[in-house]
Amino acid sequence: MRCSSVWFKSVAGLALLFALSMNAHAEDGSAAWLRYVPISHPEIYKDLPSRIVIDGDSVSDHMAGVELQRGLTSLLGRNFTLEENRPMHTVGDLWLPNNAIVVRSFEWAQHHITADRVGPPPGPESYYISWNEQPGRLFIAGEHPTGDLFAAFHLLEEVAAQQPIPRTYRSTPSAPVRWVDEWDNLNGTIERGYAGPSIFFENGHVRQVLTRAGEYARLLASVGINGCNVNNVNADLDLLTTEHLKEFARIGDVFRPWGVKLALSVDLTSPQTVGGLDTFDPLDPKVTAWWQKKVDEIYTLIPDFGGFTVKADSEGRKGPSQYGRTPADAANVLARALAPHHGVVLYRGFVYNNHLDWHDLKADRARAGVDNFASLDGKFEKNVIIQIKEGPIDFQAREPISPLFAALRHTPQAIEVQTTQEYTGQQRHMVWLPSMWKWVLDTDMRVDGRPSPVKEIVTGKTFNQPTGGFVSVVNVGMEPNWLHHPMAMANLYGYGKLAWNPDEPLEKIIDTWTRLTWGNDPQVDRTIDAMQLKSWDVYESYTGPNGMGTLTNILGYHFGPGIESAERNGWGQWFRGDKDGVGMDRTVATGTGYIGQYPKELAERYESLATCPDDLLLFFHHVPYDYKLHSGKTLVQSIYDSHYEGALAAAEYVPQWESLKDKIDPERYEKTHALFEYQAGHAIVWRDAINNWFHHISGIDDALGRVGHDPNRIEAEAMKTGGYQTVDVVPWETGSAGKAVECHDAKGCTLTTTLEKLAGTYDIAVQYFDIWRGVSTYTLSVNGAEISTWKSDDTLPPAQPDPRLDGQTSTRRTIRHVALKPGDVLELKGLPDLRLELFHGAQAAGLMGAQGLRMQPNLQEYAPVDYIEIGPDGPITPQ
Ligand code: GCW
Repeated sequence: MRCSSVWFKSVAGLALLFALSMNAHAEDGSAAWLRYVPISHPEIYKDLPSRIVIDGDSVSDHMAGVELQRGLTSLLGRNFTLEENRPMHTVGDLWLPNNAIVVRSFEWAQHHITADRVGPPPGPESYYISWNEQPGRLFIAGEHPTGDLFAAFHLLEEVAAQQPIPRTYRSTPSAPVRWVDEWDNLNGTIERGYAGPSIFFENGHVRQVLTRAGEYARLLASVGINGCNVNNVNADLDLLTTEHLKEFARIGDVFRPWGVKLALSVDLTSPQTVGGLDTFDPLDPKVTAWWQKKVDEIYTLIPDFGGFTVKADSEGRKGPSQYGRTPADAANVLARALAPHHGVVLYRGFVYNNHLDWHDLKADRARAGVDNFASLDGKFEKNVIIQIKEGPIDFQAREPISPLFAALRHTPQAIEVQTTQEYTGQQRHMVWLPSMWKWVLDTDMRVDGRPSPVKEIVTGKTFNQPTGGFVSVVNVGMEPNWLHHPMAMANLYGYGKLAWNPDEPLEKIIDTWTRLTWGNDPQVDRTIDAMQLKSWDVYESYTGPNGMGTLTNILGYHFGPGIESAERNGWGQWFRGDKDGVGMDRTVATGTGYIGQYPKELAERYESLATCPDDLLLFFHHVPYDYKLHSGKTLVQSIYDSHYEGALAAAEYVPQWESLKDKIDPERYEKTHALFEYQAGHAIVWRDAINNWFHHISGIDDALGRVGHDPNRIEAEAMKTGGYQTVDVVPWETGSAGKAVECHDAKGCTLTTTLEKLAGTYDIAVQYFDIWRGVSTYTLSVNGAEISTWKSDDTLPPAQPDPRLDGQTSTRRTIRHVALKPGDVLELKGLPDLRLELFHGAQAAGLMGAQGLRMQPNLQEYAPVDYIEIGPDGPITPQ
């Protein structure tokens, strides 16, 4: 699309106004890192010309121009003009205006700028920037129009972060596949999505209004992501009907300007479910023909369609095994249909049996990747990429690297990571995952004893593959800020940056994100950078220790602690904890043999207790609780210590954030503050659940006497109660002392206690349970004077309501700086969620209408309370 320069001149005048009004918008997070807030030192860029000239008639060139104009006008507070449709399309055209930001093709640059400065074309999406103050010319050239777009975003990022404009800068993405997956269903729900419903679908159809989808594509393009698979890998069975495909084409249309290709997840039974065939056997000619025709149909509607993602023979999805065929048989049929259109198949390596026999000490889910795919290496068509989760199980807080990366030498690969925090706090805990991904990408697999870090395998370098790359499951939603936690967008940003360049230093990635998202104030940047950089470590230290997996409730929502849910079932996430020891024996010598799937050097390192790293120990070995770690501590003491340290570090986020109060806009400040308060409380739920469980099973006391001794804690069931009833919490370790209280009285109930504290100032924490669908009211008073009242109306994960009192619903309210003295009476009043109900017997008594109605406790939430803890002022109720 090209627009006339007349149109642009008039629009240019409005641009400043638009940019300024944009900044007046509330900071709801929707702009993410593209806020374009005026920088404090625009004079740094005083030489930057205000005229933008675009040569190139593609829609991506147009967007590059518009974005530059919009961004620079807003960031620098002066008007930038945009001229398109300049008469300079031919390679021979020498015209290059001074005092302008000029966007032209790479090919042109090679002919007219000293060739050795520009260099050879580095790849289709690469770009080149050169800045020459003297004629006042900033020159941008992409090998392809999307390269222009990436260059424009790069330049804007440098300006927003107040970095100098580079004299010359070339950039090339590490691999062709840099995709995101969204697990959205046509009905508008999102599997493992934690920020509202789908931005793409509702009620079985593509949304009428796709503004958010377009805005999302812009965000993706701004960090170099070039593909987006919009639907759940557990794909709707009728996805490929013509009716739906026509609707998907509308999504393709809003992605296209940003160079983001649309992709779809498909179910292999589609030839039956959509095509009406009597089989989906990939080797049946009818099936092959059906896929070919369907793919051709897709390309008539979506000419730049990216390809298919396939989940098959996994977690209840049907697959080629039903006909005795292999993943290669299935993938190749799709690949051959896609090849003429340059589409790819991302076939997931996540194929495993979820009905394993847990009695069998040789059974091992971790083995499945290599067992199912290694023998197929080399049997896939060239446009099939095996999409491999970073670890052999499932996005845990820490897992070893999947050995499948080293086992496929003749097949392109893509690494799959999760931006949506399924097992890492579901965007209610701050966890900056690029720290984990970088650790994975840098891990050297030592294939054949030679350097072979994962990043070089997936980018095709190690085994000389023509394609491959990166996929991240993101699951943005309709909530304005996309992922719920304002800090969580750093994960999407960091993913894009690492996919573009896996060698980009973490410190640089987070610092740029922080500057773009929160501004250039040095204190703000230092504080947030430091919090994000340690956050994975902190989360890991108060959840699953030493490679055991996250220890969340794997049969529920994967959010709070639910330790034993992993044991004694077919899912194979066992850690085999009993009174004598813990850990999966995956050794070759005595265990499942999984370690033998790694290249020799790694296998030797993991097999031997002497060299196995502490943080992966229990993934590979079964050891007694008093086993001495390399750190010098016993295993169980290390578990206790790390959980206390981790919960304390999480609690410290609150005062760290408070130190920035005057430097952050109130809207995002408050939202983030509430989330840090929540995380601090929930980290204690995790800490106590895991420590108490290990204490119980091992029978070994904490050397520091903390576990099981909470001198500042008053159990709700031990307080004087007016109406509250004691109930069990299941599993027991997710409630203090395994018990809580509930109020079944519509008038409310009370808990009271007389304090014997020394006179002083204290923090009072009330640990209670917040069930999604109910809203109870709590009031805390001292000597009859109310000090706090609040409603339990948080929409915590899980996204589906969990009606139970457990590690997911347990939460905390902290009231700070309360003056107390001996003899003070503390009272907590709980009012359950109430609803208007026809009272029992009203009908029988013939009482209809108003007389028959009364307020009754909502069956969903009975103002439940676990305990009250009173400790000195400070970031955490101390032990
Ligand atoms: O981790 C599991 C998730 C499932 C998901 C599956 C997968 C889309 O709990 O929700 O299904 O992985 O990756 O296919």
